[in-house]
Amino acid sequence: MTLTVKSVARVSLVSTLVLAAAGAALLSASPASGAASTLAAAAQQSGRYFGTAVAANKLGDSTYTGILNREFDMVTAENEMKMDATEPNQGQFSYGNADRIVNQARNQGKRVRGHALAWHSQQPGWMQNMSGTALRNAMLNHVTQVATYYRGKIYAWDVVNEAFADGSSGGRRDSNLQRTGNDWIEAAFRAARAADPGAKLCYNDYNTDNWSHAKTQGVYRMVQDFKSRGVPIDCVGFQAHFNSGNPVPSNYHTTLQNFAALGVDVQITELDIEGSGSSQAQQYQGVTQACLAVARCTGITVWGIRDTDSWRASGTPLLFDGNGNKKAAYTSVLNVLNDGTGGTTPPTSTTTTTSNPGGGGCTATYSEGEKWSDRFNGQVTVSGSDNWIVTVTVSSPQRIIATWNTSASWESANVMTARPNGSGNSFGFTISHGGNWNWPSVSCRVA
Ligand code: 9MR
Repeated sequence: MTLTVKSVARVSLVSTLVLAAAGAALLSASPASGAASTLAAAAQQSGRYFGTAVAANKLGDSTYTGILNREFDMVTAENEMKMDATEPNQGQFSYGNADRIVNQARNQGKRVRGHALAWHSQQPGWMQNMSGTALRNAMLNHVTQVATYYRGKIYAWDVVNEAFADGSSGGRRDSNLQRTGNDWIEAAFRAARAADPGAKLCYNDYNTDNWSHAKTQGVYRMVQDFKSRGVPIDCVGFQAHFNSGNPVPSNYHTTLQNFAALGVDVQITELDIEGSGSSQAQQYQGVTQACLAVARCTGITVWGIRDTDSWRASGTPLLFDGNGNKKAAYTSVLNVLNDGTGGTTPPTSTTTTTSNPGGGGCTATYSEGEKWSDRFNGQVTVSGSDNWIVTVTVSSPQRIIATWNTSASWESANVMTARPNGSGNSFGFTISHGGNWNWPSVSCRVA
């Protein structure tokens, strides 16, 4: 048996515990000198973007445009590029408000996400009443016309938005578009590729954040199928509208990672998190860390600038308050983008990876996931065998409080035995840390 003990650099480990204890004073502290002082500049350090939704009717508000121009390098039209806005009458296209947003962004050196070419919602009245071949052709014509009009100006299109059902079915949402045939989504992607071949083409949806939810799995299977059949899809957008009833899931990083492993980029496209203060800041921190932890997570867009600009303003879900002041959540995001730590001093951690290469062995490798004030996530990836038994040992007062993608049993309160459960050779868990941030030790043997 070989035993490797690795000292781990201060990569992205975060002590939100310190953050929670220090509260607002720490959260509103300035970034360290030398660090980038805007969201866009901070995101660019790792080759990512930081975007926002923009409303055309606010471009005359100097506080709004001041923050927009300073902080963001990607823009999504909040409503102005939707089907009802761009084709109010069949065959008559209207780009005035969309152009105002696109031109303002491009004049400021920002890129644009196109939202959205095909969607069951916000259809113009004429389309709502259509069905069958006529609707399919009208939808494809819309995709072709709009993507052609903006050809070369759009970084990524949300080609199809929100086509999966909520709940436990994991299937498609019923809609007039869905009733034209299950292949309507791939038809839309092919039309978009033909019209704007340089743009990334995304599928975008909400409630796809928790890896174990049926809707997430349904979208995953579609993307897997598209990739296997050569349907042109480049990215998956995770809207990420969170609130107390729909909190940031502890397996968020796993979701992003698993989609990315299909060979697509992943993007957080409409982020907002209802709440306030350090609790909201910590959730923003976790989402930002999850993106940074996935190489193909290319950027984050928040769904508006000030709380008062939000589609759910009463939940104060954004990074700036109604007066345009930076909130605690802003500072935690900026600090994570700058140094991965949320502005706190990361503790030193070590991990042990054991393998037994003798008798047809296996190797278990631990990697970090998200961190919160009271808990953190870890992931173990096994190589060398599909028939493994991995022992995960945590140190007091740590406790493993959740697992996924494995069948777990317990040798003692500190020692978990994990076996495959048909989900592949990677599994995850949440550790309640009680202030002890050390990584667990993991070892692998073949069953
Ligand atoms: O923020 C948008 C709001 O102004 C509109 O009234 C609403 C209409 O459907 O759409 C909102 O944006 C949605 C986005 O286009 C798709 N994902 C959910 C967003 C929030 O509802």
